[in-house]
Amino acid sequence: MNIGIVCYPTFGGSGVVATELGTYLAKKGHKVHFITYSQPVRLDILEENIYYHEVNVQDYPLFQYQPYELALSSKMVDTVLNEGIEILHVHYAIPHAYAAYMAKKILADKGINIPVITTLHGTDITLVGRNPSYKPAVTFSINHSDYVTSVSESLKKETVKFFVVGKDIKVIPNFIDLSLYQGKKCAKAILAAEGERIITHISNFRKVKRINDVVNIFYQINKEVPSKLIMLGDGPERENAEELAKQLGIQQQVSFLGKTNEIERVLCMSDLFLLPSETESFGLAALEAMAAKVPVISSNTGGLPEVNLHGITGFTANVGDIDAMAAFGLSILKDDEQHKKMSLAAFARAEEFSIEKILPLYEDLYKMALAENVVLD
Ligand code: GMT
Repeated sequence: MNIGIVCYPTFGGSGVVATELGTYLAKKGHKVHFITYSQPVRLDILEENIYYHEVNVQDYPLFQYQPYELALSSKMVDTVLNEGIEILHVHYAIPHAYAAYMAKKILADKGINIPVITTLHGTDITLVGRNPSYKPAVTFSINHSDYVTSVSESLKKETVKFFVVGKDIKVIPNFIDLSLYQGKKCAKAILAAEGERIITHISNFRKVKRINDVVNIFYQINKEVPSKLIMLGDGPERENAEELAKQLGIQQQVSFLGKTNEIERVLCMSDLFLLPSETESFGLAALEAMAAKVPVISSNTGGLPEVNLHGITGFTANVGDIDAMAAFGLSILKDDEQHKKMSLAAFARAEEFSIEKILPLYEDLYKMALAENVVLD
C-alpha cells in the first residue's frame, strides 16, 4: 500500500506512535509518506520506503496567525497527486482531521477519492477538542473521516460522551517494539551511586502531566529509600519542577536530562516509573517502562488502568493522591520479591501491546478502507 501519514513531528506520544507505525509499515514493504512541518524526531528518512514531505507555511504581514491547515491540505493534495498515495492516516484530530477533509474534497473535485483515517490520541478529545473554539470543527472532522480509531476504550468513551459522533470508533491501542528493550547493558552507575534506586519519569512536561506530583512523590520515597529521580523530556512545567526540587532540598537527587532518544537505555537502569497524570488517554510512556520491566505507579485516570494493572504491573491511585502513590512506590522498592514479580508482570503486560500484535490491526483497517473506498457525502 502507499500510505500518507500526517502527524506532529515532536516528542509527543501521537508523533511517536505515528512515526513508529510508519517505520514498521515501511519495513513490511508499504510505501509511507510523512507529511508534517518538520522531520519527525524519531524518523530515519534513509530507511527504505520512507519519504518525508515538509509543509511550508508562507508568512505574510497580514497574518497574525499563519494558515497552517491550508498549507497542510495543499501539501496533502500535492503529495497524493505526485506520489500516488492511496490512503491518508492522520494522527491527532486538531487540525489534521480538518485539513484532511479539505484535501479529500479538493481531490474529489479532481475525480480522486481517497479514504481518510483519523486516529484520536488524547487531548485532541479530552482537553483541547472540547474547547468551544474547536468543538464544532472537531466534531465535524471526526464525523467526516471515513474511519476513526482511538488509542483506548476510555478515549472512545470520552469521545462519544462529549461529542455528537455518528461514526463507529475502532479501538487500536498504542504499541511497543519489545526488541528495542532487549539486550541492553544497564550501566546504573552512570546515573546513581551504588545502592541507590533509580526512579524515572518521561513526558512533555505539560500541566496535564502533574510534574510537581512526580517530585513530591519522589521526595517521600527518597526519605526512606536512597534513590535518584531521572526526569526525561522537556516542556513548560520543567522550571517549576526544578524550583520545587530545590525548595525540598533534593536537587542533588533529581536530574533533568531533557529531550533524548536514549529512553530505552535510561529505562533499562530504572527501578520504578512514575506517571501521575491528570488525564492520559493511554500512557505510552508507561508502556515503554513496562517493556523495560519497570513497575509503574500511575494515576487511575483515562486509559491508564487499561495499561497499568493495579496490584499486578504496579499500582494506580487517584489523581493528586501523592501519599498513596509514594506508599505504593515504597512497598515495591522495599520488597525485592514484589519488585521482581511486578517487573515480570509489567513485561508480560507489555507483550500484549507488541507491534507484532497491533500493526496488523492498522493494516486490516487500511485494506478495508481501500476495499470500500467510501464516497464522500
Ligand atoms: O493528547 C496529547 O496530549 C498529545 C498526545 C501527544 O501527542 O503527546 O499524547 C496522547 O497520545 C499518546 C499516544 O497515543 C498517548 O499515549 C497519551 O496518553 C496521550 N496523552 C494524553 O492523553 C495526555
